[in-house]
Amino acid sequence: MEHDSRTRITIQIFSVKVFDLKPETKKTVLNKNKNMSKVAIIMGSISDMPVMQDAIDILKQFNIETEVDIVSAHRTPEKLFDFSKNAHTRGISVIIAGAGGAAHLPGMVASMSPLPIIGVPVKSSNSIDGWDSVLSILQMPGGVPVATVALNGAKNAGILAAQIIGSHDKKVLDTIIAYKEELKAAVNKAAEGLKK
Ligand code: RP5
Repeated sequence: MEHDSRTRITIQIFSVKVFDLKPETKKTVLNKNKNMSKVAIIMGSISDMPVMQDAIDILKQFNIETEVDIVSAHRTPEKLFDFSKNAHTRGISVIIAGAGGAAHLPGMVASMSPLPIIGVPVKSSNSIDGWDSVLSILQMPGGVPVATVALNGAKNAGILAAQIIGSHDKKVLDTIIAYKEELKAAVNKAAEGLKK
């Protein structure tokens, strides 16, 4: 009960502070909050980097802030716990997790984080044929989803992360719309080339 009333007082103070601001100051505060969306890109090993670089590159192209780290489910389990439990408190909106072989990283992050997790199966040195990575990430139990992209599909993981942010951020949404127009123009140009 005591906690509830303290929460109410804080909310009242907060609302007075925000809504008493001059219009231009208020706009700055709101815009600052709007730009806070960040994507975390993690991978099980530095050997995943050549694949995961595609996610970093496309998010950079979309002007979305990224945080990149190596978090191994098997070799650094304490870091995995710490990262998964705290990522949402640091302004991160979406997590992209790439791993190969017995790829437990995306699923374990999903088990502890409230954020959307996109899994990238990597065809790594310990993969038999890539199917091991795909199925380890894809076949999650009910209640703990991981949005799994294609084998080595880090670029699509980056685009999907941007689309999730774009669903509530107009600036990012417009970037995605422009990107799709570019894709269409490239296909049309190639088709025109065939007719010459
Ligand atoms: C996985 O094992 C990593 O994500 C990587 O794909 C694979 C091989 O790791 P290294 O032995 O190259 O470090 O956990």
